[in-house]
Amino acid sequence: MIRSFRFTVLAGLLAFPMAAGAGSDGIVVDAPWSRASIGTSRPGVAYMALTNTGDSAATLTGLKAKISGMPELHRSGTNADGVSTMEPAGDITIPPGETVSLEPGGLHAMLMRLTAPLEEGQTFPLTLVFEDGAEIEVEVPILAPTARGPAE
Ligand SMILES: [Cu+2]
Repeated sequence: MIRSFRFTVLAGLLAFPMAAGAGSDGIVVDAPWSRASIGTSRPGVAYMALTNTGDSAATLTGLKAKISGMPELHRSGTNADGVSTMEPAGDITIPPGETVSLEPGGLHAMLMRLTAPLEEGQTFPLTLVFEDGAEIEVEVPILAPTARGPAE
């Protein structure tokens, strides 16, 4: 029993990157970055560009991160009064051949309830979860608190 259970788990893990025809297969992640945090009382944020090199749409539905007790996809904007706003982005669909950027002032990975400070020069793993069940783990470099874009 134990042996077959283990086999099932292993097969399940191996199946993720090989899910034939899944929209997330063609996703390429570029230039992930984050900013150092002051302690853990304020949320962290991560940015990156997601390009769909495949021929079917891929939908990003969520995030997982050990560094955060509550990682969420957010969208920043400006309301009618000119005040900056931020709200859960919901599912993000990336059409084939297109790039969706998580960048300051727009979509971002909000890392609430940090479990450890984000320290400049370090990296942390952030997992992107797609509608088809696939997951892509991204190693995110932590830049200076004043960083405005990915490292050159
Ligand atoms: Cu946010």
